[in-house]
Amino acid sequence: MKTTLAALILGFASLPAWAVDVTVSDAWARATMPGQKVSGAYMRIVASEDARLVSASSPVVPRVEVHEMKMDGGVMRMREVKALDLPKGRTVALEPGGYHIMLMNLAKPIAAGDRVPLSLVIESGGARQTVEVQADARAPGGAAPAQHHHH
Ligand SMILES: [Cu+2]
Repeated sequence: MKTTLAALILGFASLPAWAVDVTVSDAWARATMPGQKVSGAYMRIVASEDARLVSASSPVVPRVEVHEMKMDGGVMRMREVKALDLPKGRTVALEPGGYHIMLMNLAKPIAAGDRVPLSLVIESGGARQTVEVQADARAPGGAAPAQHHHH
């Protein structure tokens, strides 16, 4: 059992040479008000091959989901997406009012200036890799924050 587990971890760590190149820029997270349990993280992602963002996690956030927000009958709604397509060479923007990384069940507020570590799981050609991202926390109110209507 131990051997199998070690082999699995090793296999995961040594990515094949053809692993997709993923570039993440402008990663930021919305700082929260006291008592606020949810927030969002945003960024730009470019993959060198067709890929998909299949999940995200963070050591400091109990629950992280990939969400999509869009207008539905005049109301902004959001839902979890199972996979976010990252077409080869195209910049995919996660931004307020669109796709975002939902940070949920926050145990403590995110203060402006904090760095929120995120692990993005990217799948391409059947292989998965983890991309580590540091999102800079910014105070809300700079750009008009999109309303989050929770279901
Ligand atoms: Cu959301």
